[in-house]
Amino acid sequence: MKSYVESVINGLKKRNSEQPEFLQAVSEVLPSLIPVLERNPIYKEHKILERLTEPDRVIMFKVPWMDDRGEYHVNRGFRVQFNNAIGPYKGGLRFHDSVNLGILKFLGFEQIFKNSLTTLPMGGGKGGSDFTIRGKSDSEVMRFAQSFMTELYKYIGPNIDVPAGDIGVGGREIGYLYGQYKRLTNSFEGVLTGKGLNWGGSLVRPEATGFGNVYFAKEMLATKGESFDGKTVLVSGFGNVAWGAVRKATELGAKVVTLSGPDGFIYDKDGISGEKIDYMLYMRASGVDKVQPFADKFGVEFHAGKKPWGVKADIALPCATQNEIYLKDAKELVKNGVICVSEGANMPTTIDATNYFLENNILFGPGKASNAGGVATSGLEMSQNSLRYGWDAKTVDEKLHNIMKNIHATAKQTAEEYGTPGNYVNGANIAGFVKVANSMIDQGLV
Ligand code: NDP
Ligand code: 2IT
Repeated sequence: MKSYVESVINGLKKRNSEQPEFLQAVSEVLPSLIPVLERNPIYKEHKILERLTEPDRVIMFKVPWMDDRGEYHVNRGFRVQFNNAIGPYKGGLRFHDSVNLGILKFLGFEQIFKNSLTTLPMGGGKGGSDFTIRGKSDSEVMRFAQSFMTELYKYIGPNIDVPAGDIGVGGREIGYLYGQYKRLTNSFEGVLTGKGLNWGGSLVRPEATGFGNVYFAKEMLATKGESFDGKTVLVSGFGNVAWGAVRKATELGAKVVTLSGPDGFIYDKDGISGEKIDYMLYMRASGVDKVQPFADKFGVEFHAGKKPWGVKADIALPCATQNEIYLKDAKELVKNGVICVSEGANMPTTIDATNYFLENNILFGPGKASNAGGVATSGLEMSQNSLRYGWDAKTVDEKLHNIMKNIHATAKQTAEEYGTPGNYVNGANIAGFVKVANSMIDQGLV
């Protein structure tokens, strides 16, 4: 099976040579599936790997919009509908100047496995644009979002494809997108998640990814008789996911000492709590995209142009973006005594760095398992929309907590079943894969 996997990866490299992030994601997932492919030759017979690595469709479109000075702009919009074997396509929209097809294909591919792990009926997709919200006025963001949806609405629907937020897309952007969808279709329906509470959103969705990541890490720590209480934690990023993670880790008795942005990182030796956590929301909403203002406001250290991974701590929660922990960072973290790394972002750790953590018996939570709480709560938002009902915060949080516990248990058991105990990467990849692959076989050659 090793040669089958290698030949699929080589074929993908030939056809997608300009998509390094997508190739990185498949190169991480496919080799870890070898044990399950060996036990079940039917997957190879049905060419499941080839079928799973080619999106069902990619929609790419022009997004023309006008800025406040009357100047015209054109951005590129995308939706990658990767796989709908177990439910409607589901995944976020990313608005960031770095966005391209390869990045969205990596995110869409990861989303297939992540959504499968949640146990909810959601397929995998991702979309976005190379538009960045940094420095844009509210009305510019609105005009852009309206133009984006004017094309996208043709391809989505509550039983077809349900987008949500990701980097650069939060409650405000979802609002403008939803308003335009409603205007174009004259239909009030659960076509997006992350909606406002007054118009179909779910309680706890904003917190869900960060909370879920901490719940997952808590389960991993418990396997070693450890907990968050009294631990020092490094967080990267300062956006939606970082905010939820800081809140929950602090609530569980940990001290979070760093945040980071594209400009560098801040080190707060007293720990980020109370009004400092609220200030994160202000920083994100300001659209400035720098963390230095946090250091200026609270009189803590700012390290320009650096990542937080050299700071001594027990737990690391990377919550900014892909490829932010390289091998040298992993070595530094292990040397400094980190016992647990749980990915809030998608693919923040390179393959080398991941392997280094695993070789050193670090509790390592791969994003598709550890950050699945966001999309899981999106799934709960879809359920509430279908019921035309809203659950209270306690109910949603309990469901989220249970889902994260289940994902942890499934990844752990699957890793053991396939001979790599403690390897949550293998466990999550195999468990996510089996459900989708079996569904594809059940549904014939589609
Ligand atoms: P936000 O837009 O709320 O925040 C992302 C923040 O990280 C931005 O401030 C961004 O700044 C910053 N950032 C980007 N690149 C870097 C970098 N290299 N170093 C430090 N900071 C950086 O996005 P989210 O919090 O929603 O997303 C963060 C990560 O979590 C992403 O990987 C996303 O895919 C993942 N995720 C999000 C989920 C969700 O529900 N929102 C669910 C699961 C995963 P700038 O824009 O200037 O780069
Ligand atoms: O990466 C992710 O899982 C998300 N950005 C959330 C997707 C969703 O549909 O809620």
